[in-house]
Amino acid sequence: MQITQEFDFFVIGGGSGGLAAAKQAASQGAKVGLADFVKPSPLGTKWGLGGTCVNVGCIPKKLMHFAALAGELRKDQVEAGWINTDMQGKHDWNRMTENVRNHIKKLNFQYKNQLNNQEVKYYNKLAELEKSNIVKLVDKDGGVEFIKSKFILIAVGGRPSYPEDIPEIEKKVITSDDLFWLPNNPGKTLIVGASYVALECGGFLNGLGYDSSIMVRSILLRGFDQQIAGKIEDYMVESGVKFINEAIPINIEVIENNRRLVTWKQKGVQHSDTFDTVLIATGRKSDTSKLNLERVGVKTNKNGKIICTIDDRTSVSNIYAIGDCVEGRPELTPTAIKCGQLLANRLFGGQKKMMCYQFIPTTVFTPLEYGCIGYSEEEAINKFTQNEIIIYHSIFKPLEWNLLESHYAQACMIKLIVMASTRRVIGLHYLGPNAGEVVQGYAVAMKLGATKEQFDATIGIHPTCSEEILTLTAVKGIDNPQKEGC
Ligand code: FAD
Ligand code: NA7
Repeated sequence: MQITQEFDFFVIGGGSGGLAAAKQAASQGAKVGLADFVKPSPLGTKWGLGGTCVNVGCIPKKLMHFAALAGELRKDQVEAGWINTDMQGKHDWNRMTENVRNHIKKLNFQYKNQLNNQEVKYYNKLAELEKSNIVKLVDKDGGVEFIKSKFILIAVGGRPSYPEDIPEIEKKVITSDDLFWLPNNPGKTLIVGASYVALECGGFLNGLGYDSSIMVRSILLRGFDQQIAGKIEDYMVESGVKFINEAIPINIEVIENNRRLVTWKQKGVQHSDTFDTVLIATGRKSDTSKLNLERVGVKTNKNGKIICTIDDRTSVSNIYAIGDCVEGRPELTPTAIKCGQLLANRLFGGQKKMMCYQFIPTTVFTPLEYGCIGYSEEEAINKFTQNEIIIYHSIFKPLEWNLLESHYAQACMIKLIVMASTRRVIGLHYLGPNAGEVVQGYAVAMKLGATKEQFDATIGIHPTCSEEILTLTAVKGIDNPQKEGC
């Protein structure tokens, strides 16, 4: 075996975490290489450098969510007095996806440039571990080379998983790996799954005007606050999304005109309908199966997620792992990035700082957005007791909605979960417009240990939705959450 290059740090995976770690290590003076290779989806969709977030995740998802909200704004414009708003206008899928694609391609190009500028050697090759310090790289034509590195970082992320019991399902459905790159609009779509990928995609497809049904096996948004999850469903139903609850698909057949005949079981009864597209959003599995982990001794759990210590070390001392492929880590871009940067600083910058996973904010970009930080009501009750926490709540109507008949008053909600003894705020939930922008700043306060009294003492900005978080007085179980007045 001939070694073509030697590195201090070699990164497998050019997504959120891998790119951040590689750039940071290079800025600390390390000699760095990075391999990124996109295995096409079963339908053949492929994309460029940047990983899931940039190509088939956060970025196209948020742009399409925005496109859907922009369409809904037309209704608002009419109610706000604009006369010539064309409500009959249909959505142009190709125009939207072309603009989304152009943006993504710009980002792919920028990432390549950044690696180049920082002297990170980029390999558009599929990597696997040959030995604990040797990586085998295979290009698209089968050409092989080997590199050696003192430290190796695995940041290979995950890919969509499919329900197992439907024959040849991968050829009959799409996943989020295909949706954002579809050449034609998806038409009438069945979305299978009920976590945030399913709800976000179902939400924006409906907003863009495509008939959307979401098939829910058990509950919506497992792991998130369930009262808010229920309100998200209410709002989506009000917006036109259909929910097929307590149901699982049992067969998918390709019929004439390339449509899909889907049969499902709901509470023991069999139903069927035809769709133009079936989008499977039933979870993701880490992309570790072809890395040869077992051979070099990197331990994984039964789902293929890599088991790491808190300092991101795998069971092999010079091999590290970060991001979606690691057991127990939040599957979020900013956590993968931060984790990669901190690791590079520890390995090459003489620093000691570890990643802190407490009070990580996140937002579900459903038609009415949901931002949260810290404990859900269920988690708080589970961890503490009902008596140890106080829940403040409010159902409110954004001021702007008073111009708009089409929005219903009970949709938006805020919940603060507070420790009764210390008054520390340990959970914040906001369901309303611009949730990501609203909750971000509160994460700073919560990381600093802010109490309910410190929230109360903070002056709000009037009139905004965010100020509602600072003026909560109604206690769940005692007071009515419905807010009155301005
Ligand atoms: P990835 O970004 O997945 O990168 C891994 C890279 O490694 C990929 O490019 C892959 O092709 C490559 N690779 C894999 N195997 C090999 C190999 N053997 N050799 C070479 N290269 C390889 N997060 C948020 O924070 N906000 C959101 O709004 C959000 N929305 C999302 C929406 C969707 C539809 C999805 C699917 C995800 C979303 N996420 C969101 C999650 C976010 O995209 C991931 O948490 C993040 O991309 C994880 O980064 P990573 O570095 O671990 O892996
Ligand atoms: P999640 O969060 O793992 O959720 C998977 C969803 O799919 C959940 O609602 C499951 O229902 C449902 N599911 C799983 N298997 C099936 C089958 N076989 N049939 C029907 N429904 C099923 O996955 P996501 O893709 O939404 O998100 C994964 C990560 O990607 C996320 O953390 C983001 O960071 C990006 P259940 O609740 O188990 O009954």
